[in-house]
Amino acid sequence: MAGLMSGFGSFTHAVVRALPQSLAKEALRTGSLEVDLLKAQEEHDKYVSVLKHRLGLEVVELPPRTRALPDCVFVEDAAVVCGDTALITRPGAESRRKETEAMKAALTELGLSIVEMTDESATLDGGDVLFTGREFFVGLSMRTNQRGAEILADAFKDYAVSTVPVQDRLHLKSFCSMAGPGLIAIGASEAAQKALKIMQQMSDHNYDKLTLPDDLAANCVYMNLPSKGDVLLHCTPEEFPESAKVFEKLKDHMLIPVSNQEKVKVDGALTCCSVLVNRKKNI
Ligand code: M3B
Repeated sequence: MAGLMSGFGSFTHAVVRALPQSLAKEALRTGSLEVDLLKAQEEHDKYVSVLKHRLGLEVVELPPRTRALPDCVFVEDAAVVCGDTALITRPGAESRRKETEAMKAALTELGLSIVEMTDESATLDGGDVLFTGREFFVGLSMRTNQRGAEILADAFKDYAVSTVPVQDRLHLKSFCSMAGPGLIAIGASEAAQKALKIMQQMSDHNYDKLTLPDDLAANCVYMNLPSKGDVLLHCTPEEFPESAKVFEKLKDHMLIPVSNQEKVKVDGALTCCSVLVNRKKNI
């Protein structure tokens, strides 16, 4: 596994997007708590600052296109990047389709080879895509369909792609993510555990798991950076005290709690707010 997984989590660049004012009132959402735009802004600034200053990634910030794209801060849904290939998605929500334009331009600029999901019967949100370092799992959800998963499989031919039904949740990564090489962070809910079982059955690899009492806390961001080693952006103790304790037990990771109290009200989580890219050479 070491060989296959080497390089997993290595990133040099992060694409993020400025938070639009329309987020508070117009972003798609499953809940109804009111978003404090200033706090959301502050929270997002801190997230970006961690990537840029604390971790030293090269951050590319896309303009917000203020009114038209209320969900655009959640860049993860617009592209899936693996190695030198970027798949520009066709987001499941019609109102989000144009988010891909600026993303495509930025990833082209970074020198990635671009594959576009043009098939009008396909939909896929990056939030439904879990890349483990060895294979992809794609959630079939309200936002992502079989055709979308097939196009992803075509784009990343080196890896196996399996689909997982996602029920009662927005995205696959609403309850899981990678917390390290071969380590799946997974929520404790019945829905999350069921999805994990399906992933385990479909894989010929034995993953380790990190179970978090709160499903949303299982959405964390893992990186492996040259001067830092294993890095994990995870929930704060204020938001999820029990889950934060689980993260705090990871002794080999550099742990960075990142607040997500406002963006969560419009169904955003930590992975949603960046597209991570590994470009070896400086461009
Ligand atoms: C969230 C989009 C919210 C739109 C991300 C992953 C799971 C809970 N209002 N998009 N990718 N979802 O997060």
